[in-house]
Amino acid sequence: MHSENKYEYNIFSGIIRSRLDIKLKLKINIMVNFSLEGKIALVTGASYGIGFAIATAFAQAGATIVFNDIKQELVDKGLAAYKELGIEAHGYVCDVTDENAVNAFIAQVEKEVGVIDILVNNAGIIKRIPMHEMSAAEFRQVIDVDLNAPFIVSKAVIPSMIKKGHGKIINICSMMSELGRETVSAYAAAKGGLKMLTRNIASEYGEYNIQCNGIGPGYIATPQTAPLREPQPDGSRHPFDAFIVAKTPAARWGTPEDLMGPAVFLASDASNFVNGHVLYVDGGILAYIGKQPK
Ligand code: NAP
Ligand code: GCO
Repeated sequence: MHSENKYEYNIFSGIIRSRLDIKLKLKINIMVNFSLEGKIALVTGASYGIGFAIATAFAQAGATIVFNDIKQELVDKGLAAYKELGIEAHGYVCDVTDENAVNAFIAQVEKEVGVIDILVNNAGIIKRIPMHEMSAAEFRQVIDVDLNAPFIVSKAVIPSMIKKGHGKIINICSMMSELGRETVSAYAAAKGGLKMLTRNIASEYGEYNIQCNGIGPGYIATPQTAPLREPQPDGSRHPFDAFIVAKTPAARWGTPEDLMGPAVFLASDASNFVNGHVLYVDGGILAYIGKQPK
């Protein structure tokens, strides 16, 4: 801490004008900034995988958890998994692509749990099909879940966030928000679009104290990526698995737990002046040119 006459500078709380102020402000522990105590968080598609890890982190930081999934059996499975961790989550069936269903769901949550402070648009699908073999219907389906749905759900929560005077929206983006690869044209188009929707929500609603940021996970070991990690019939590593480990400076796949800290940061007051970013949690993939030839 730098001290000069009556002015002192505290890296956590900015310039403080008097020693009395300092005494008061220092009582505010920096960790309080990361607390989600008293907040209500909705994480879509959070029965398992990345959404489950993020919702669990939010609960550990003090938030009340609401999640949805597309099927009752998934919701039941999710509820049981949260309960095992001592978390009393609120689970609902809702297809995030259905605007009427989403509006009814959000109204029900507001009535039964309260106004949503934090929304994570996590529900997503991927179809790995070469573009020239993909039907327009298949392409649309991916765009519908991965891009249209975050628009629909965000739109449904924003009016109450405006009334409440704050809100956090986190969109789960992807490496494919920046990079292309064979067979994932629809997914890349959707996740690239989601990055721009993130920036636009930040631009349009920042003045209402709503922060909208993205998380761009690298390659994370979940059921979604299981086919890319399946061992070959001879027991050797899947070539894509080996490719990703070589592409990642951290030299491993990520885990859903790797996303917990970044998500809590973006959901908490610690990030109140962070708006319109995508935080890539990728073990360094986007920074790396690739292994040099020996
Ligand atoms: P996941 O294991 O497939 O989980 C996604 C969840 O969303 C599933 O529970 C899924 O239900 C649900 N869902 C799908 N369509 C829905 C709909 N219309 N309405 C409501 N829920 C729906 O995926 P994940 O790997 O945890 O990924 C979560 C998010 O992170 C996705 O947006 C994904 O694109 C993104 N992401 C993943 C990775 C990765 O490497 N795994 C990397 C970057 C970004 P069903 O099981 O019934 O489909
Ligand atoms: C794929 C993968 C990816 C990841 C992730 C990367 O087939 O390339 O499924 O798209 O899931 O989104 O960030």
